[in-house]
Amino acid sequence: MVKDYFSLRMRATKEQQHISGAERIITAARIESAAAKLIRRAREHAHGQADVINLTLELLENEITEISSLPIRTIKQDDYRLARDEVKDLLVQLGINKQATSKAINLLAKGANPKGENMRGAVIMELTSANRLEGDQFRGVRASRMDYSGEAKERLLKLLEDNELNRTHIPEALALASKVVAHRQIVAELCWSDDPDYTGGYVANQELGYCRFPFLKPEGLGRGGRVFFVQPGLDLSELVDYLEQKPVLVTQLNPNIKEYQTITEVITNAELG
Ligand code: PML
Repeated sequence: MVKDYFSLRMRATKEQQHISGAERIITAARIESAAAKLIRRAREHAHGQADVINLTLELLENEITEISSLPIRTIKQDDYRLARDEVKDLLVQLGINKQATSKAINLLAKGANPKGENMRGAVIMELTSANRLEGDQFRGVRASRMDYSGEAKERLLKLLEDNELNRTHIPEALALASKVVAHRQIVAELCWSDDPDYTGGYVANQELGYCRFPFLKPEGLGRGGRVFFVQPGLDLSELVDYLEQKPVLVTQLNPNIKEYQTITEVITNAELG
């Protein structure tokens, strides 16, 4: 019998400010326990206890695409300014125009919405012209409906623990990045956390993997977000539908996890996959 899958999404606010969000793809048997965990997470968030928690539970009508996670590469640069230079080099190597790389970094540093605040979703940037394509520059495009199978998640948590890596931010960021760059017209994603207590970020690319930088912004700063770099001439509505609606489950864990000093080392060592 084919099982039904559900998308369960949580969003929590405190005094109308977003403090926590998470999502799961689960079978009917796990709905109650997953909902309880998400509520606990919103109520015990480091940024305060939520006063409004929205839970959305939805039967998935679309077929679920199964993918593998990207390999994890940590670039050990602890000066965020030099790390941003590494990010620029990496993006240029991936074929992204220099102007687009600087524009993307400036947007995330200053707040990418027209008021200079964080966006809930991502900027979609055309990689040659540096034009922004997202229809709503306040909201952006939110990648959604992605998760791990139970087994892949368990293996990932063990891998992160064995490598002394963060187990709260990385799993969700890795699932999202793996979904995003699985789209053939997204060449790379740039992200750094908008959580003031977390300085990490990454560039993801299908060939190079999830290239993470533990320091991409100064401590205590709440500006961050995501930019998806796309090929010119793409079908924007198909892309947005993929990112927001198509369910993707990471069922295969790529166990390749390594540390590097520079991004050049990642590129030249690229015994990829
Ligand atoms: C976020 O969810 O706040 C973004 C997390 C980025 C994780 C970067 C890392 O790999 O440490």
